[in-house]
Amino acid sequence: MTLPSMQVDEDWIPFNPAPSTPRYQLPAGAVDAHCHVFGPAAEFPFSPERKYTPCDAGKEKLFALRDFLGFERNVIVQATCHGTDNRALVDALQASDGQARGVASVNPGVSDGELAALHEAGVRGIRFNFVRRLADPGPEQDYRDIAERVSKLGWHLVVYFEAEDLPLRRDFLVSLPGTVVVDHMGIPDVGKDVDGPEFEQFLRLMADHPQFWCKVTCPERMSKLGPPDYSDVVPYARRLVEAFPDRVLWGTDWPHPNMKDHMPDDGKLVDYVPSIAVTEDLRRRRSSVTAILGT
Ligand code: 0GY
Repeated sequence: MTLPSMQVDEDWIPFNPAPSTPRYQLPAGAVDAHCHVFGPAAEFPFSPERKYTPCDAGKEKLFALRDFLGFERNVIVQATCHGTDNRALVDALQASDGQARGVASVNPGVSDGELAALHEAGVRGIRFNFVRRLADPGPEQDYRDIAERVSKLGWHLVVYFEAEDLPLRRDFLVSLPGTVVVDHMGIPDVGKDVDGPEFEQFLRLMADHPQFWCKVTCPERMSKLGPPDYSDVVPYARRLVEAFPDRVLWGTDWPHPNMKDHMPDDGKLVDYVPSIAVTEDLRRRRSSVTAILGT
């Protein structure tokens, strides 16, 4: 189904306009490694193939949030509502004064010239979205072709899938070239045991394949306790941070697409960092971010 007009979805919850000041002070050089820009739709229309129509959430708001929360840089990830039209992303990267890098989405037919222009703008990765409510997955060969081309540019891949789809995608994912970063811990069902077989599959993926990294993000998306208590997600994130301290990333996920029951307070999200990375050493490991962003 495609959405014909640019009217914001009726049940869309806008981002929090006045997040609280985090009590936890982020370390110097901290990167918000997962966030998005939406539009503004009047300037950068959403894709006709999109599955949702969000409210505008432009670069100025993102940069203001970065400064307010105490981040120095952003990794802006192309959202599915913009399809493979990366203009809003590129515009934000160019306006960031070197303080943002991007993860784009492209079609298999993308030209070398287009990839070079994206690189010039600050793109350093490509996202493959396998979440069915967000995107219609294409043939695996298409993803592989793109992955092989961008690995030659030194870019990484970002993949988004839900835990139940990992068994299906695993062989394919581990066969991709280069660094692969999994969004939101592969969306574990936190109603299940952190020591149970489902999360074990994800831990095994990370353990057996050192090219895999993950984002310990989005407690607000997975928590079954609900706002403002996302503590049921903490054991999952903490397990990953402690087992793979150099291969985890953290980000806000601003402006929090498709939150249906509440909108998180970004300041309170930052305050979860010390509970998932419990020592100063764990919180200050920045080698991973630098490695995937490159220069
Ligand atoms: C996220 C999560 C979501 C949306 C997208 O690209 C997207 O549209 O990523 C979601 O709805 O789970 O990564 O921010």
